[in-house]
Amino acid sequence: MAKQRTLAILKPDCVKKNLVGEVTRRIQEAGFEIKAMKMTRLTKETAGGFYAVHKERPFFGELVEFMTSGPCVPMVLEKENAVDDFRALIGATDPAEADAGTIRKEFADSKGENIVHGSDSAENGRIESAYFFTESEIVANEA
Ligand code: 3AN
Repeated sequence: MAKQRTLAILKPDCVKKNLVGEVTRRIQEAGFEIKAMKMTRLTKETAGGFYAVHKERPFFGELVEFMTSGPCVPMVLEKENAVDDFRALIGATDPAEADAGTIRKEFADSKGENIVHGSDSAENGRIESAYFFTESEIVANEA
């Protein structure tokens, strides 16, 4: 199977809880290669643009508020079956429903503050990676 990319964000609660190292370790241990990574604080415009599909949802304001409440760590990850494997590693959106051993089950407080984002399709993985990183900021694969 060909390598696939997904966009992960270690959210502001992950940074605040000093879990960047622990979550990154789990990501790498699960076989994901980090192709790009940075610490950044989103503006309301950047966060709102990223979550534009949820604009009409009742939690949109709260989501933007939370995502701009402190720095976060977007990263481009690569692996075979990266999108599905990453979502399996992080667990369900609601930590109460997440499987035992998943990142959200162990570290997340709620549906809103759920430690980490993962793209939901290969297409969105490409779009979301390009939202945070230029092509030259993503480490190229060996020829
Ligand atoms: P996921 O990130 O697991 O794909 P989505 O796409 O359903 O979940 O939701 C996008 C983001 O919106 C989630 N990461 C979560 O932080 C937030 N969210 C989803 N549902 C709720 C909710 N009921 N209340 C607050 N925030 C929510």
